[in-house]
Order: sequence, then C-alpha cells, then structure tokens
Amino acid sequence: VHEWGMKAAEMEVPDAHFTVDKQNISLWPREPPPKQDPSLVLRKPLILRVALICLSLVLVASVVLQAILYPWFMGTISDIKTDAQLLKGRVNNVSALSSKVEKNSRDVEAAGVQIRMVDASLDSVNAQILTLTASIEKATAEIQSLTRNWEEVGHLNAQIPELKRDLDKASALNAKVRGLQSSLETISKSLKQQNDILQMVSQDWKYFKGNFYYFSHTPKTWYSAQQFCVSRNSHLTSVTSKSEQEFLYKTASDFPFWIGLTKTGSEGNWYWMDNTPFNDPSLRFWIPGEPNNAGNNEHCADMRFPLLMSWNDASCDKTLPFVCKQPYVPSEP
Ligand SMILES: [Ca+2]
Repeated sequence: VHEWGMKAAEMEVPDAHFTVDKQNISLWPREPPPKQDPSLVLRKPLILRVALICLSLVLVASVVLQAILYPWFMGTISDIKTDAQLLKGRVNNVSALSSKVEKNSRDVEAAGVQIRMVDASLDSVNAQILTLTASIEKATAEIQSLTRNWEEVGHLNAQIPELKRDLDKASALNAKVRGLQSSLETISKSLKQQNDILQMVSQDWKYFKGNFYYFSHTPKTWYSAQQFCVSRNSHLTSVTSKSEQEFLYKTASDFPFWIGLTKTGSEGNWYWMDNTPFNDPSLRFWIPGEPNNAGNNEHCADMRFPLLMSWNDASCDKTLPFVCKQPYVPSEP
C-alpha cells in the first residue's frame, strides 16, 4: 500500500509540472491539445491538494492499519504457528496413532489367530465332550447290565444253601463211591493174588505167609536139588520163624529132606542159600547133638523128623527129597 502510494505521487508530479509550464508535449499527437479552461487551471492545485490529502490519509490509514493490523497479523501468524504446531503435534499424534493402529492391527490379527486356535481347541473339546458323553452312555448301559446281573447273582445267592446241601450230598456220595472203588481195587488185587496162588498151587506149590513151597518127590543130592529150585525161580528153603519151621515139618510127607542151609568149607559158618541172615540162635532148630559133622564130611543140612528140633548136618552127596521156596511177588494188575 505504501509503495503504491509513492508511485502514484511520482506520476502526478511530472503531469502537474508540464501543466504549470504550459508546454505541449508531442509524444501524444492524437490527443487534442488541452483547452485552456480557467476553471481547470484553478481546479488543478485543488485536485493536487485533495490528492495529497488523500495520499496522506491513505498513508495515515496505512500506518494506522499497519499499527492495528500488525499485532493482529502477528497474532494471527502466531496463532497460525500455534495452530501449525498443534497441527504438527496432531499429525505426530496421528502418526503415533497410525503406528499404534498398525500395532493394534497386528495385535488384532494375532488375536484373530488365537481366536481361530481357540476355535479349533473348542472344536476338539466339543469332540471330546461328545466322546465322553458316548462313554458315559455306554458306562450307564453297562452299569444297568451289571445291576441286572447283580440281581441275578442275588437270586443265585438265595439258591446257594440248597446247592450247598446238594453239594454235601454229592460229596458224601462221592466219598462212598471212592470207598467202594477202593474196596473194588482191594477185591481185585485180592482176586489177582488168589489167582496167582491158585495157579502156583495147581503146579503143586503150597502157599504159606507170602511164600510158595515146592515139596519134591524125587531125591537128589543137595547141590542138584538147589539147581532144580533155581531152575524154578527159587532156592532150597530157608527157615525164618518158628511157624515156618512148623509149617515145613507138618506139611512134608517124606523125611529127611534137604533145606537150603550149608557152610563155607569144612570149618566155615552156616548160611542160607537165599541170603536170609543166619545170626539168631533162637531160630536154629538143630537136633540136640547136631551139627556133629560126622566123618568131617557133613556140610549140608536136612530136616530129619516131623519135629520142631529136627535139623541134622549130613553129607551133601546123599540123595534126599527137598523143599524149594519162592517168595510171592504180586504181579502188577
Ligand atoms: Ca549130623
């Protein structure tokens, strides 16, 4: 405004100068030459003054305006600056918010992933719940079945005393059957023994207290007689008890007869052929005065009389009847 005012003043001044000197400038030949109007001549200084006043007014107004507007303008600028700073701050805030939003967005995305995972877990849990429900239903059915079975067990329990009585009866019967079975076995064994004995007896053997005895009819030397007995799975008889001695002399019909007693050499000890020990003096049934080893040649024993004390030593070469003895060994059924 101020510059513009100054230029306007410079332009007015030469124009006024030319007019004052009444000079005609040919620079503008088309323009008609100014008419010399006296009123115009009078008016020109007035216009100039008015213009000056106007200029001054404009200047003053300009200054005043400047004075008034400057603070306002500065204030406005300051406001604008403040606003700008605020704006900048807001922009920064927005930027920060933007990063926050971005972060939040990532968080939201992560949350979305977690939600999907949780969804999957929930699906799994739902499936497990379904499985558990099915299991519970199955278990319930089994419990019902067990309850029914338990009722049946209770029913059976009620029958137990009766069953027990039956079982006792059966047990008693079983014991009886076992007893009968045992009796039958005993009878069977006894029959078998009797059969064995009968068979031996039919072959001329006699049975006494677990042994068979064969009373020969043919006389033989002591040694030949022993060989005959061995060929029949036996030996010349031994005497192991008073009752056996009595059995022998009461059963025999021919006397004397050879028994299985001999000695080792002319001066040796007496011994039984079937290895029965000869060590009990009470079981020696010699005729008093025997054995006398007559002629120093009597090394075999015979039973001479049908008496308890009936043994005599005699020459082994004599030929006499004899008695074989075979232990009875029950054959297996
Ligand atoms: Ca003698």
